Amino acid sequence: MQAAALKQAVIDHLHYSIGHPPVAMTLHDYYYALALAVRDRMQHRWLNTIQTNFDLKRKIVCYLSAEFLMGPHLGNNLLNLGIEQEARTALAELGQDLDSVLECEEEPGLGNGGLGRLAACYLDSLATLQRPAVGFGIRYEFGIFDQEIHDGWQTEITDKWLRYGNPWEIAKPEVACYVNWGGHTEHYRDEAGSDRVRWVPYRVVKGTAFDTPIQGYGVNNCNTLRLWSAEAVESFDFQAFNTGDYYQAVEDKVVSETVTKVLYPNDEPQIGKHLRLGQQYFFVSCSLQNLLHILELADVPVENFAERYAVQLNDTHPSIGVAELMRLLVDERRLGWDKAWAITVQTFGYTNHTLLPEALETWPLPMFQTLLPRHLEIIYEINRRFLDEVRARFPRDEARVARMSLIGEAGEKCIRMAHLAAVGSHAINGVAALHSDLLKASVLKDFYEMWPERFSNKTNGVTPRRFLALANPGLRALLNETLGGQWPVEVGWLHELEAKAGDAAFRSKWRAIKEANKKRLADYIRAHTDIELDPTWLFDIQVKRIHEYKRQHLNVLHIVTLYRRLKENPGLKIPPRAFIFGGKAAPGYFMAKRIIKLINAVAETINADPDVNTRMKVAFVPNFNVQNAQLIYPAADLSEQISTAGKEASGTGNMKFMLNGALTIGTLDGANVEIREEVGAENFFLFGLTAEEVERIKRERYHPTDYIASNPELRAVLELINSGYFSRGDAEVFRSVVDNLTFSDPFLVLADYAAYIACQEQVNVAWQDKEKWTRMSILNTACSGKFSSDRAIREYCDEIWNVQPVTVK
Ligand code: 9GP
Repeated sequence: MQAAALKQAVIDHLHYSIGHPPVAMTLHDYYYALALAVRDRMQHRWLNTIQTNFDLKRKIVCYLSAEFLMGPHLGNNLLNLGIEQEARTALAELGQDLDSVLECEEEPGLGNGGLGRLAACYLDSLATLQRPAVGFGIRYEFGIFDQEIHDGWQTEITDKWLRYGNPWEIAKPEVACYVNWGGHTEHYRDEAGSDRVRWVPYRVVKGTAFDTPIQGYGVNNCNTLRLWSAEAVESFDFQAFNTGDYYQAVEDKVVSETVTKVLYPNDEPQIGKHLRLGQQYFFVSCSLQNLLHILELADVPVENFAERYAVQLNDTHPSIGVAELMRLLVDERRLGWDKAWAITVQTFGYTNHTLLPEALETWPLPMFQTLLPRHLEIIYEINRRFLDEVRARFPRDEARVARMSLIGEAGEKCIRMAHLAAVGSHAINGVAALHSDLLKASVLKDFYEMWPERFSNKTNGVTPRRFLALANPGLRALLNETLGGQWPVEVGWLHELEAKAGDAAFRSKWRAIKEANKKRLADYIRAHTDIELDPTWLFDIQVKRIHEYKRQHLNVLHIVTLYRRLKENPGLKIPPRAFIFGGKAAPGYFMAKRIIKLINAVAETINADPDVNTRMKVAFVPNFNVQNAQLIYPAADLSEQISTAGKEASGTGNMKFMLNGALTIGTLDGANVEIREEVGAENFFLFGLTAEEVERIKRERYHPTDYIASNPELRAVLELINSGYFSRGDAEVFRSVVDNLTFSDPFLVLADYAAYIACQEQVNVAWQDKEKWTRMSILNTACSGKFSSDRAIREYCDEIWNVQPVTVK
């Protein structure tokens, strides 16, 4: 029935919505028609969810995030609706193959990496757990750039994801908000004699909403992702046009539309990124205005704002929301300051995702004032009251007052956005146990001492629907057969696999699935790089953003070490390995781009060397994104999580690998610590310095040259790289990388080198015992339940948001 109806719906959409004659019909048309047909099947659930939430007046989660890295929607929606098989049949009857159709989707890459993908996993869990929620963000016209590799170097290509339309979004031009920009403020007395402030902006930008329904798995709840797009306010154009200033009118239009043009890559200095602050303010203002408007529609008094909305700040990017809500409540709704402040603090929660100083946002005061003059006044007032509180709590401690101030005064004055978020939120959390502890001991130490009750940990999680059920259909089938069909929502069932790890027949099925996944990835890699990989080899994978703290170069040092060993000793017995990398570097991050070049240069030499290429190969998968990630995680035997301890807040790739049965080689960093706790030390390859040791070594002055002097193999490896051996004789190209490691090594690569090499030898030993390895692999999946985003979302709902499930008919 469903398949027949779906087939008819596809035929209708091909005819009525797309309108190509059969002769011009493309595969993409089938994708688009199926997507529309699937969206139609979500539509009544979506509308019912909105209506139910509105009628019941229950508290709603509002997840404010500058990034939502959703990944392709079609496959996921088919899965969550439970109609994948029907869609396959319907398309087959139309002579099309579902898998080929799925590949047509341009994924909305509206995020850089972990932070944006976490937001997407959380939306999936919120809908699945039937919690009323809206994700608010930015509809970037160009998402994260597409990466191409030319001569080993990364080149960035604009991501034109909207060029063929987006069947998932529903434009809501009538949901419009007006956002002020620049200008000045005027202080006046209102009719009742109260002092008030009016903001006279230089420009007004209009935001309109685009909604994407987010279907929960196996439930009727279908939440909303509301992304704001900027456009010019037409009346302004007309005004300028009428007075003959045509160019001013056009300029206004161009400037306004620029606001949501492009996603900023992270890991780049934010200096001068005036537009980035503009983007943040734009989407936050639209979202908060929208919430107030909905409250009004529901006839709920504004005083009840915090009872109706739990607003989460995903990192500091939306933290201007604290000042904006104050402005809306005090200036526009005319609430008294104290009442408004109580509502604000009760409303917001703040999640910190990094301790790296360069990623903690601050805005130069003059720039901030130019764009947001009223918010600067409000921040001064928040700060004045806050510092009075600090002084009352910690008398005669002016050093503390200076440290905690919302205004940084060392050098150019700046606004510290993490402090604004911390002061304006009733709950503050880190994203893994270690990270939350470090947060309390370092970046937000003073705030922890002031308000210990505000702090908690919420270890990240990932959705088992997309990253296991959808990405790994082979394993899904085995789990369904073994555990029943409930495991995607009740991951506790995965523990039942522990008993199965001892069953030889089960292990053999497990291995067959892994090998098929490796073949699928090898086919993909061949198609995109011409590199041929053997699926029987150990697949050792590191995919994530390229950053020095994630230490892809440590991985390369291991590869070059092995290469040298094999060249020197051709009879050396080591199990064959494929080293697979993927990840984007920020376009302006010099060292990260060199590391990509280094990986590719080493790959080129090794893959072409017949002395070694029957035992090792290296591949860099271009354009790592959600779509190819779904092929990569299920194919991994070994997951590389080798960041400098204390630097990776949590990681979520580590969880996706574990879920798919990869074993981890890693440091005690981020969520690795908890992964190891869950699976047991004997099923995890641990190496390296602890966060404490890293800090101690740095305090006592770190000398990377000592490590080189005492380790001839390390010296030889660095010399080989520096000699031009991997770069066709060009001894310059990697000098900066080698010099950086030799003379500075800010992320202690050399300090961890020996331990890493030794640990990789243990990996080789374990791999050679196939049965044992498979047991360990099964145990990894069995113990991965903690890392489901459902667990994380339950914790947020119960401990921070106080948001209950709502059944949608
Ligand atoms: O670097 C962290 C990463 O460790 C974490 O898993 C992710 C989600 O919490 O956030 C990343 N942070 C950022 O992208 C910027 O703060």
